[in-house]
Amino acid sequence: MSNEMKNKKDQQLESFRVKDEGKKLTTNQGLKVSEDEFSLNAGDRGPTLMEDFHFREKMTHFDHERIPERIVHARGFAAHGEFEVYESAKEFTKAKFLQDPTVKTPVFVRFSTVGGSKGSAETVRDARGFATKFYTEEGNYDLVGNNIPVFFIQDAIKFPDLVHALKPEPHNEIPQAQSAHDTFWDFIANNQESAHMVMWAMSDRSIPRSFRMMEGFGVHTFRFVNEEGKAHFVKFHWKPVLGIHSLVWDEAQKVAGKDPDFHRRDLWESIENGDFPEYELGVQLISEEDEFAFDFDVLDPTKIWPEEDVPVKIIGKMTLNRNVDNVFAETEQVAFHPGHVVPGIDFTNDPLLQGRLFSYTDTQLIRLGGPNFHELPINRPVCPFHNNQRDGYGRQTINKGQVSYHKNSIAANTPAPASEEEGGYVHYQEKVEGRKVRTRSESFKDHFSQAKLFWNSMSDVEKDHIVEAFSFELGKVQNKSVQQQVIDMFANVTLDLAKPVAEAIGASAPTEGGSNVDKVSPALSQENSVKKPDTRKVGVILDQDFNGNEVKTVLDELKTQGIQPEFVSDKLGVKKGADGIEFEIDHTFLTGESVLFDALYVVGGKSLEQSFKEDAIYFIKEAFSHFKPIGATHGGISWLKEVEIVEKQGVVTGKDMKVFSQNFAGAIAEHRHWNR
Ligand code: HDD
Repeated sequence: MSNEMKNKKDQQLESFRVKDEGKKLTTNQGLKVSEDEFSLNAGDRGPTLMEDFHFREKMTHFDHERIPERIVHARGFAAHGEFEVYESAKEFTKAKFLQDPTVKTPVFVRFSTVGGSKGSAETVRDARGFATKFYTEEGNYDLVGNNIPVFFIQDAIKFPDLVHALKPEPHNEIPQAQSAHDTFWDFIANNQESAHMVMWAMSDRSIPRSFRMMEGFGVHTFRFVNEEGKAHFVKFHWKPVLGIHSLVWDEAQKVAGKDPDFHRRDLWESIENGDFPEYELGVQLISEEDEFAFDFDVLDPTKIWPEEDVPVKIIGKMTLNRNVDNVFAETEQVAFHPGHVVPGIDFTNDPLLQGRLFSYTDTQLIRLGGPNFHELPINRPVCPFHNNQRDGYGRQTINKGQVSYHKNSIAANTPAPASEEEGGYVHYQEKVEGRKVRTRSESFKDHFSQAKLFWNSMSDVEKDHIVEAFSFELGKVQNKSVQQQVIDMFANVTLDLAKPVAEAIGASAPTEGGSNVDKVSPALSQENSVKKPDTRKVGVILDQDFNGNEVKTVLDELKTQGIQPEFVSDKLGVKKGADGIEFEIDHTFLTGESVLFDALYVVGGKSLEQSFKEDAIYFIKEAFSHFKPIGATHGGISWLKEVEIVEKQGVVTGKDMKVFSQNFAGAIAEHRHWNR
């Protein structure tokens, strides 16, 4: 791509990119190195000499290559992209990047799990981070959200406690990347404001199929301020164009072993294939006058604004279209902060947000080693930046001149503050009054109504999954009292949940309780999400002597619908049809696994090997047990018959290849088929 075609951030990064291929090896001082396999020794059997500057430099750099991982969200993966607004949001905010539909703002998005270490598996049960850096003309704006719209706690002062309880227990550092242990659930039972988020965490939302198929939320209530100074409360939403889809729990656990990099691989490959992930940006707006018009406090981060009451207005779209060049330089060194705002976007008194405004810079100081992390290529704004800050570890810029203070006369009092008209950030002049107290408003104390709203809004299958998730998590808890406390806590939500979980874990089942909220918010159920076949992976199981032409017809048809077939067989290499048509095999039964596909297409063949059939049937049975679409033609149909899974929901067979392909693509779009 020519430099003019690149967006502003990409152009800026270009000046930092280095290509080492084809070059001579040098030290960091630029000295060409003549030998890189033997250190400088006193004699060919003697000791290494201190004088060996090449050895010392290479080793010292290596010894210092690790930086502290993020205390939370350590395991993450990121991509570049662009954001465009559909029409000006001028009525509500003066933020420049939300005004002009012809402007494309470069973005960098990092997705993450929360609890696990940097090397942990990606399909664990957890919230997912969804952090977006917009490189706007007015400075960087960071929307540092999650894929769950509420949070565990209401006040940031509890964050260290929450994270200590979630992380591996300190005495034995077990378990990794899991909430299914005593301290996490002990924290939950003793901090009941977490009830609503726990419902989400135990739902399918916390085992997403893909980063491309999950929503993102700013969680907090922020403020939009327009040119006239009028403010609205605002909540931000990212809506994935492919819809919201999840794995099933058994599958998620198996994928964690078979491919711990499942989500990053999926994102990386989609972008490499040109299947660019897209998310629409939505906003919910509440006028300042309506601050107290709802049965929740708009400042409470454990509450949603039901979409049916406060509609989500879609204002733009983000497209992720470029993978990083270097994960450490970009993904690891990117520094997000909810306090990175631009004029037109401001904060509220949400006590969780207020605490976050401190924590993020603080953490970058230890993680990135000093106050100059804004100079790292990935963190630099694309607009100019000037101030009187100087020095510190790793300073890059060479600020010229005598003056590094304000006010001054020598540099005509520059760099000078900008007026509001010139783009200077002016904080919203909210009136604040009160005594210094360590308390929380009564309006934050209803912890169960929205947890019940969430439950009411789930389909029967989603409810079953929540019961199973609680039963699994609490089943792993050793402490009987903690188990019982959690059961008693969730009896406040609904006995339909508390009772079956109590039975599953041998706790005493509550007989009374339950919130009387009967409201439903259909937007909360994934069953009502967009369903498309695009980018779904189908494992095509085939052996020798199949009807190549017919298989080709099916695959071509599936591909026109955006479906991606990959061949699975007993061996790598080429498999030949009876008509001479050949297919290159992508995976063997050993290297592939049914859990790595969205669907299976069983072609079969004429293998005389019993082991082939056994392996294929293992795949089929597992995919069936995970409610996945299964298609079969030719000999494949007889294998399905053998294991009695024909004429079941989402199992498609056929002799007319065109009709079969259409029906199978329809079944794939449905994602899962629960009624089996
Ligand atoms: Fe946080 C990282 C999202 C509450 C303190 N947080 C971090 C990341 C995301 C979130 C997505 C990873 C950013 C990246 O990819 O680099 N955090 C949230 C959301 C919250 C939230 C949606 C609730 C609404 N966080 C929260 C609180 C505190 C923190 C209450 C502390 C008071 N979060 C941090 C942190 C991290 C972080 C320790 C670790 C690494 C980093 O900041 O850069 O400062």
